[in-house]
Amino acid sequence: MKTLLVTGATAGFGAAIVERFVTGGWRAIATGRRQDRLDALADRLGRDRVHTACFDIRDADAMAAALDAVPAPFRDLDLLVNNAGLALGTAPAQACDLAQWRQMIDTNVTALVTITHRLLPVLIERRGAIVNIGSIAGVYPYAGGNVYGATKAFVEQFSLNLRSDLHGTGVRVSVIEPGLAETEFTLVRNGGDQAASNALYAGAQPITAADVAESTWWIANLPPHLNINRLEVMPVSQSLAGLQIHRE
Ligand code: NDP
Ligand code: 8X3
Repeated sequence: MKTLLVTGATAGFGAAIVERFVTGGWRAIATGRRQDRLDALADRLGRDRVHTACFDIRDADAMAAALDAVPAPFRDLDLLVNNAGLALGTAPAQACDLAQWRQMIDTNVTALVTITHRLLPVLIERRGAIVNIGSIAGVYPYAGGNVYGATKAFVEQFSLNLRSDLHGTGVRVSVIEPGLAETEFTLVRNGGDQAASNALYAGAQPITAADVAESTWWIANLPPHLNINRLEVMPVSQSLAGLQIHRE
């Protein structure tokens, strides 16, 4: 039986990815800050198949302690899904709160590289795989994307650079870059404003968490000689629009 670790498994993509892989025959380590959500997932899918590890991914010591405590059957990791992340705010840079910028960098960048660094030895030993969750925000700039988009650009380039460094090891590295997807993402981004979240997704038929889980499953289960470098996915309702011009 194969094993994956999914960061940010208490909601959205992460919870759906754990469910997709466990129902597909894998065992999972599910992480996040909300123990009640992790417990609900593990109780539903089976404690023998889901190990929960509750920690703030920005806390490197807590992360290390939680990973050291992973029980034997879950230690042989075949896949790391770096999913935990967030956007905070949509204001222009000049009106942003520096603490929110730092939280995005600490979570989306620093924590992601820290857990990757920690788990690379076992992933190399097992010729495993890494799937990082980037975003179209890391590829296409938009007003209010500022630091969030920059963190996701980091995720893309880190993924591609990891591939270069892992050349010859058999370890596969992919970055999935979703567009508009309905999860708790917008609720978090807007400080808990459910109406704003509902308004963004209304009538748009956005990507679902299950869609991202299915893409992750597909990438992970391709024949071992194939590597998906980048997978950019948007809902049909979303497309690219042009540049802006300010006139005096
Ligand atoms: P959700 O808000 O639904 O889920 C985010 C997950 O990240 C939660 O499980 C949350 O767990 C976890 N997380 C956030 N901060 C921390 C932290 N400090 N420590 C541990 N876990 C943390 O959003 P999504 O499922 O949409 O987001 C998942 C990923 O997908 C993110 O990286 C996001 O940037 C990216 N993405 C989302 C898109 C979208 O439109 N929804 C599109 C493109 C990319 P908890 O709060 O319990 O700690
Ligand atoms: C989330 C997608 O376009 O809201 O990463 O930034 S977007």
